[in-house]
Amino acid sequence: MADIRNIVILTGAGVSAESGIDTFRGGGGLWEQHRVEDVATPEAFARDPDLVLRFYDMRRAAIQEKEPNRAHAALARLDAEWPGDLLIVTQNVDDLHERAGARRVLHMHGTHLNAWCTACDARSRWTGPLIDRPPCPACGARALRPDVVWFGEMPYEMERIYGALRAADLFVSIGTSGAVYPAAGFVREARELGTQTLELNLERSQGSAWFDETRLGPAGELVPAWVDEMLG
Ligand code: BV8
Repeated sequence: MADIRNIVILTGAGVSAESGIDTFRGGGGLWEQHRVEDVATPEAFARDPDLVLRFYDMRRAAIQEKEPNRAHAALARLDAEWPGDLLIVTQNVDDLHERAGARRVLHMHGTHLNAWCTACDARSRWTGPLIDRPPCPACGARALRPDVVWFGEMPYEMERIYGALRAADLFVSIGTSGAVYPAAGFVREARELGTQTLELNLERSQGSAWFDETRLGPAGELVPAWVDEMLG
């Protein structure tokens, strides 16, 4: 690990599981309760906006009851003390990384705590429901949607992510099944760039074969131990 200066960390639902936030594919996961194509696509929103808005109102309310866990806290410590470049690229739409104190965080799939106005394109901090079609704080139009990236939509800040991957010496993936692209493809890009790759996950992911090393177990145990190693 000596020659590691720049780190990119990809996180998924597994890093928030121990905070009591449902994962997507695990037993009883979100995608068992709802069909993706009914709640997480632009077509679904056009077809039945109430169903989609209720789905995100429920999740937006739920995450505000939850607290960051030991994995979030350890990554916040690494962010604060790591002298080199570091970027936490999260697929999660919760704010637990930031509530744990992490600052160098990029939400590639958006965030529950923003509303996006499809009339004026403004993004506004939002903690309440959207089902009653509240007016946009910027333009007053009743055209707000969740500020999340739905399937078929382009993830956020892809250029910044690829730039960080090109500069990275180490790529670490935590709590993700490697089922959703383009995030699931980052490990292959990292490998092709000669970057060291490490996976910390409860079980092997769809991309495990691409990692130099895989450590299996709960993030709340694996991540603090790994951060202790990095900060020596
Ligand atoms: C796009 C926001 C064009 C909304 C989300 C290539 C091949 C095949 C398909 C595609 C492809 N390229 C694009 C596609 C289509 C699609 C896709 O990937 N489909 C899949 C289903 C095959 N991708 C898209 O549509 C993307 N857009 O491609 O645009 C483009 C193309 C190229 C370049 C740029 C643009 C947009 C995808 C984003 C959709 N929005 N979220 C919301 O949250 O509602 S995706 C959502 O699902 C999450 O954000 C996350 O990305 C994914 C869930 O995955 P995980 O987070 O990994 O969660 P999961 O439950 O699956 O796994 C949890 C893991 O944690 C497990 O491994 C488990 O073992 C582990 N775990 C559990 N507990 C713990 C733990 N680990 C440690 N400790 C624990 N305690």
